[in-house]
Amino acid sequence: MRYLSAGESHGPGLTVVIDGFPSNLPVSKEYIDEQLRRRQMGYGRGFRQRIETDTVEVTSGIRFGRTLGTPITMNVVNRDFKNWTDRMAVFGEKPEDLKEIYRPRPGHADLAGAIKYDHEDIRNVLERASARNTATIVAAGALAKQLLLQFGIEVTAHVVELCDVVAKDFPDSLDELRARADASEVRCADAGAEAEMIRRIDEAKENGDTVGGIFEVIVRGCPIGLGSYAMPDRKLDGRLAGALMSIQAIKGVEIGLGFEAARRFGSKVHDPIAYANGRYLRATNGAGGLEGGVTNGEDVVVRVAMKPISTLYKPLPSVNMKTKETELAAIERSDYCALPAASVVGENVVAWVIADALIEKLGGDSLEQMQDNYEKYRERVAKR
Ligand code: EPS
Repeated sequence: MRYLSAGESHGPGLTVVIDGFPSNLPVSKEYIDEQLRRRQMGYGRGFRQRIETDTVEVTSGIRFGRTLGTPITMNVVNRDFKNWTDRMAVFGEKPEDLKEIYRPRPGHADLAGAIKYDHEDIRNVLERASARNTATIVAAGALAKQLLLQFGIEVTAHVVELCDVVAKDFPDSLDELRARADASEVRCADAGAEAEMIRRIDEAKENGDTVGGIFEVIVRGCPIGLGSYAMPDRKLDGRLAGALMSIQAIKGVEIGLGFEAARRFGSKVHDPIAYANGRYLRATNGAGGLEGGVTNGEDVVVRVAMKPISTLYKPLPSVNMKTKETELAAIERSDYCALPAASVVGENVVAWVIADALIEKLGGDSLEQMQDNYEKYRERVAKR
């Protein structure tokens, strides 16, 4: 399964084309739109989210609410485009009075992108580098989530750190964790930490600054055996990390204990294996559900670090690429903190990667074939 996405942040819209998705899956537009709505939420977002109400228009691959097994095309209209028709016109002449951007923002794709693609106006870079494109990934992930639910696999993301504030008090039940995260403006299930996180975002806003943080994604219900140790590019941990690192502003991915494992003796890292009631069990999950790049039946647990957004309202020094004079970096409308939104993006990206691995494991071109194969596989697993 694969997808291609396209679209500029202030252009007419965004498009995603999905290839290799199985047929006959009942899918709902409301479910996809709900994922897009969740992506737009979060304390610390900028003005843009008040302009947009992201929804998908599906133009191929679905008929009477079921996937056809053909390429699925989803479009998200940029409502803001009507305010940018002169500056972002697809055809026609560049306006005489167009304000171009020459002062790259440290941390953004601006400088490297302008040099790589020979653009004078940095807008030609930032329009596509923008995190606005994450709407397409979320739409793709929303289909993947609906497939996973048919197999009892659920994906949940929540914020665990924001700047220097660390959440510690999490409910044991995954349903409660999800409910609390969904009810929180910063998608944090620890109410005490949540208040402090909101203060950090306010502080950033007051100072013309930005904040990032860490979110965790938990996948429950994965069968044993997704991914493979047989070839490096088939390892599920590598595929998850690669996909998550490709989200704008993501700088680190840990699986299970992650970096902490490097600081401990092996006996304090690995999860002893037990067998009870016809299945293998682990009392701990330091591996984060992945051993040798293969799911081991425990929850897949991934932690993802997001840097603070690079557009600062109190900008850092930069260089005017036209004059080579030292000047402050350009200011583009942006967010103070997009971590809660990034956690929703991460949730959907993980769903995509897990769904891809599930399709690969079970084969089959239709939902029914996947379900038959899953039953047979479960029977085999139960005999082991
Ligand atoms: C975003 C839309 C963008 C930004 C943000 C994410 O809208 P605008 O540029 O019109 O304000 O709010 O993008 C960035 C922070 C970035 O650096 O590109 C969105 O829809 O998620």
